[in-house]
Amino acid sequence: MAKANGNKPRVLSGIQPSGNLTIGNYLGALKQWVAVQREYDCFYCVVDLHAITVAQAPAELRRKTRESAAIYIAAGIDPEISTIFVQSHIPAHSELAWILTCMAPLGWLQRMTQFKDKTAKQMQDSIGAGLLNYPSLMAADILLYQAELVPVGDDQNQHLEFTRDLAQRFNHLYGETFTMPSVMNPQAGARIMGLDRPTAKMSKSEESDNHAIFLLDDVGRARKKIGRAVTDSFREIRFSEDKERAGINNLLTIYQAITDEPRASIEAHFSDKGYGDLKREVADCVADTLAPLQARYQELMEEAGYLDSVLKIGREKAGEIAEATLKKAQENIGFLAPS
Ligand code: ATP
Ligand code: LTN
Repeated sequence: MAKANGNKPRVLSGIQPSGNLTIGNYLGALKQWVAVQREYDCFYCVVDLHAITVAQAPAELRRKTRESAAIYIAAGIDPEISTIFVQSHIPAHSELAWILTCMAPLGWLQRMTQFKDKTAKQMQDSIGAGLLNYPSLMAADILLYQAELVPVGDDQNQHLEFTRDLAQRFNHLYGETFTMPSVMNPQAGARIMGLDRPTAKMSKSEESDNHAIFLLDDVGRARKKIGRAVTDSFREIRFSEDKERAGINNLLTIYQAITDEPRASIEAHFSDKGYGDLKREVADCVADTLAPLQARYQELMEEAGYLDSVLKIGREKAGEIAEATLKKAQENIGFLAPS
């Protein structure tokens, strides 16, 4: 398969501009994106087509889309090295998604955990069909770039399996067209849980106040949220899969994902300390992550035209690759080429 940028294998990933990005998005996705950008030819997308699978206010969506792109850069994605772009700027995403939707078995789509979670408690008539077809669009995002690696949090692993199954099906029916992608989860932080409800994944679109730490939360506010995080009455600081210890486990996981220290040395460090100390130290390392990111974010937002020029270059670079793959898929499936 053709590889751009020397002979580096490709990476593609994306985040929905469906709210304020959280520390879960950072530790599960962005931090890995930064870590792989010199070794791979990376494409990072703001997936606005995915965001509209649930209702978004137009002005908000536009604002969140720019904000998300700025956060990618502020978190350490270097636009000189990686390609940053907006999904809806490249029509090939929608076009390939349609082709893949026609090949995606309904049963597979209905069995997706994210689809089941997002539609539970809703009346059939209020669920947009985009939520069902969401995984075909995600498969299109990945396959258009012939990506070999997809860095995501572990809630996306099922979608990656689906993408691989669909790619295999297409290649089998119509000849070798797509590269088979692999998932990449971080060693620590693949699933950060809600501070208020440590048995549920931290999510940017959750309403409650003490649920998520947002990357643009002022540091004092983030500290307060950590101070209020749900813990337990065991008075023991260790990693644990036990549901009743999920709050402490989550704080330790945040600490581990930020510091990259091994679990044993983290447990040893906290062995003679209390929950108050743990919260304070987690808050310190979260603050050390947020402060420089926010400073860079402010600069970017004040630099007129810069962000738009990054997205324009991204659109051109990504568009060229996506168009070439789409053309190949269209030919292989039997569409008559326009003369
Ligand atoms: P929404 O609440 O709008 O569905 P979300 O917060 O779950 O959004 P996504 O846009 O779906 O975020 O996710 C973008 C990336 O961030 C994905 O790679 C996803 O796996 C990762 N991610 C999201 N939440 C977490 C989390 N709590 N822990 C680790 N990774 C996460
Ligand atoms: N479904 C992902 C977002 C997403 C994505 C992608 C991730 C859309 N397209 C392509 C990786 C690669 C989510 O996090 N909810």
